[in-house]
Amino acid sequence: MKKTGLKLAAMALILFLTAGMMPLTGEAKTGKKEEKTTVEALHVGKAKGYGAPTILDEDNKTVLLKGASTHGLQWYPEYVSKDSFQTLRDSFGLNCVRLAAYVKEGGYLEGKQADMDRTIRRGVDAAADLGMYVIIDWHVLNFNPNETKDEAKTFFAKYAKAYKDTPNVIFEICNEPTGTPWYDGSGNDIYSYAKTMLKVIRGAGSNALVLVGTNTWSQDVDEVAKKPLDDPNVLYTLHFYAGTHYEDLKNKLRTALSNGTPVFVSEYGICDASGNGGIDEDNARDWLSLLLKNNISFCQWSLSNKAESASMIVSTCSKTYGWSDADLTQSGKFLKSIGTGSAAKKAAGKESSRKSKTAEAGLAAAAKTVNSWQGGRQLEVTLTNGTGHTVTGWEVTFSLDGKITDLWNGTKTVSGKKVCVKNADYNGTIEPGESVTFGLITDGKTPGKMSAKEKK
Ligand code: IDC
Repeated sequence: MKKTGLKLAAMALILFLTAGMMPLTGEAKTGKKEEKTTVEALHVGKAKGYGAPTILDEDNKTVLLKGASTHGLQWYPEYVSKDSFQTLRDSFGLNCVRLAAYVKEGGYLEGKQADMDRTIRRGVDAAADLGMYVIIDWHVLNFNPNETKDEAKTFFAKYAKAYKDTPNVIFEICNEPTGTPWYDGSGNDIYSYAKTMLKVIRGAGSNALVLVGTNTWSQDVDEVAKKPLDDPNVLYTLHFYAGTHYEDLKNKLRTALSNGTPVFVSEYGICDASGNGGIDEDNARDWLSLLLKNNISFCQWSLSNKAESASMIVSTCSKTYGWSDADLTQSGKFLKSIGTGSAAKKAAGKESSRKSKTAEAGLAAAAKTVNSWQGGRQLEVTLTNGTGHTVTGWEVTFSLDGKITDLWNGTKTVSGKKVCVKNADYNGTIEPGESVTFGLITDGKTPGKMSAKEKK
């Protein structure tokens, strides 16, 4: 990110100028600097190329949060540490951690408040030191959140006040509400609950992103559009478990997006919804590609070694950080493969971008990989009109020694290894100096040099 880069450059300069006067504590030995990494404040807004509003940074560039969710903090607080989060950042390519503060089940309102408050603060401090985002999740599970509304108000008032100047913090006000609809006007629905929490959080001076659960264990994200909350920095959560949820739930997501509902997948598993059994990695990859192409941020359940298939760490491993691949379960390896795709490199400012220009048409096609994972690669192609006149139709050709599994904002014809993408009926016109984009997902292969042509 540009700003962070500048800040780092400025800090490096100061370090250089003062090096003669300062003892280089630790640095000389390790060659590493222990600096607090800053993050940008996030907001929700419209970005070019995406239908629904998404997460943006201070320069209005899209931000994708890729995270791990802890298991219940009352049971697995040992994974909330700077070492653990640093492993997630540096070895898994993640930039976010979700702290699951269970309300019941021996959690926050059942005797563990003091412990869990300490764990949450430790988690936020660690994330802030590492330049990661952190979600404070009021983990309502299997009940109507209005049941503990007063306690939730106290909780969010406290944390919103404490962290109003910490841009790393995101609030999730109810993990999975059940037993009440999104909105029925009764004052006992999810909408009313969320409105109250937003009043508390904004009232404490916090502009943080707020994630709002939806009915049926955060699946009915398609119902929000009937009565959205009046707050610019809200995203609505959808949770899926790949061994249980297939096309029906994906269609709910598609409906929500087409209605302009901003979505955050604050929890998903590659197994079934029980958290133990039924791993479907193909379906998980299919889900992830749907998220990536819509810039939907996500966290995977769970950062623990509990003997269940959702856990990232094998149950015989007691390390709380620095895990090798042998310490990871199938779920852990999956998340690592997603996180260390090129999106991670993009976040580190090392994204690879390949450009090719066609002089004849004066149309330039630039393709860049915006994400990749095992067996998948997402590319964004930008066509810029340098012809000096209005283009009313276009086509881009390239070779691909692989398969296209998805394509949007264009139509494709494939013959052998040759691919031709023509404009969709709504984006054929490009004014001089303007550009349009289309996107595609391949089976992991990189397309060859692209050339763009004007079509009349
Ligand atoms: C599960 C845990 C399991 C625990 C159970 C009840 O994996 O060890 O016994 O909760 O506390 C969710 C919930 C999440 C669940 C998870 C798997 O948000 O708390 O964790 N799941 O069942 N929604 C769908 C699945």
